[in-house]
Amino acid sequence: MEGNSINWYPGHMAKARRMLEDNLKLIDVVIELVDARAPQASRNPDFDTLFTGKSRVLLLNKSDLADPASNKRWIGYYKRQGIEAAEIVSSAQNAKTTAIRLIERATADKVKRFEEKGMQKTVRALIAGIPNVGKSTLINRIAGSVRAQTGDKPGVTKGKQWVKITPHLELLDSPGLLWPKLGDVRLSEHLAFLGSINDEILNLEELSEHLLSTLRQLTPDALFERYKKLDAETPEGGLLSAVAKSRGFILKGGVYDTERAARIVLDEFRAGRIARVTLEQPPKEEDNAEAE
Ligand SMILES: Nc1nc2c(ncn2[C@@H]2O[C@H](COP(=O)(O)OP(=O)(O)OP(=O)(O)O)[C@@H](O)[C@H]2O)c(=O)[nH]1
Ligand SMILES: [Mg+2]
Repeated sequence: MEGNSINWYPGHMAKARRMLEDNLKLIDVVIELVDARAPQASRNPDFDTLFTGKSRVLLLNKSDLADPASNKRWIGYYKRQGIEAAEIVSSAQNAKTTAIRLIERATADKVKRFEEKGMQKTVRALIAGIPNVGKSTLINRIAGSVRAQTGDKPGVTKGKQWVKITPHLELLDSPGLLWPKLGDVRLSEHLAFLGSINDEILNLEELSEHLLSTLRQLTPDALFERYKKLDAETPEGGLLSAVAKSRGFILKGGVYDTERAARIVLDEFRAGRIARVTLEQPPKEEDNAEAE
């Protein structure tokens, strides 16, 4: 990625952040979705300050696209950090049960305090996270019908939207939020791989070449299986051409159509068609290291 020069924090996100601040007092619990393929990169660091004092739950979403052992490792890591977390597949049937159970657990004390005063609390949960992690999909799944718009690109949800689930449970859908300053380049690139940054501001061929290089390290067999002309000997910088060759994407004059290949690689990775793969592992924990 081209360092800090890209405009990855468009104006609508600043507006969305203000919307969240204005509605915060209504919120009983914040459900934060991260992408299980990049749990570190896809956690918005601003949320700690934005949601100070709020009850919070972390959901490792799209866990169907990530490596199952890595999902377990991340959940174990969060548990040890005292973070309430679970893996989920927003698009799957059982997402509703998992999400409701977590919301109920996180708000049980508050609901009980109301009951003691003879009142029934209406629980309001905010569904938050970076763009394209599956927030609106989860809301639709919990509602049992299409109430919020979804799509395979970032920035689908534009404004706030309350969705009433029962007379005593309401969910607030919110636009995907990034943070103003691009940090670690490797992590930002992971967000671009996932499709959480607008592709129009990215150099897709460079991005796709990097993605192929990353996948060759993490899951070579699946990659070579998918793109038959790509192997361990393909030189760095020539990976995208090898994909174009595999798919017969050849332009007039025998030039490889790397632009088309780049699109295909990104689409196939994002849809989980190359492999179940996790790009980041939990940080090493001090206590464990000492125990060894
Ligand atoms: N495989 C898989 N795909 C999912 C899952 N959850 C969501 N998706 C897909 O991911 C894409 C993004 O989903 P959305 O629900 O629109 O994401 P969002 O977080 O609301 O995105 P913005 O509104 O743009 O911030 C869609 O194509 C969904 O079908 C999941 O758990 N697994
Ligand atoms: Mg949305």
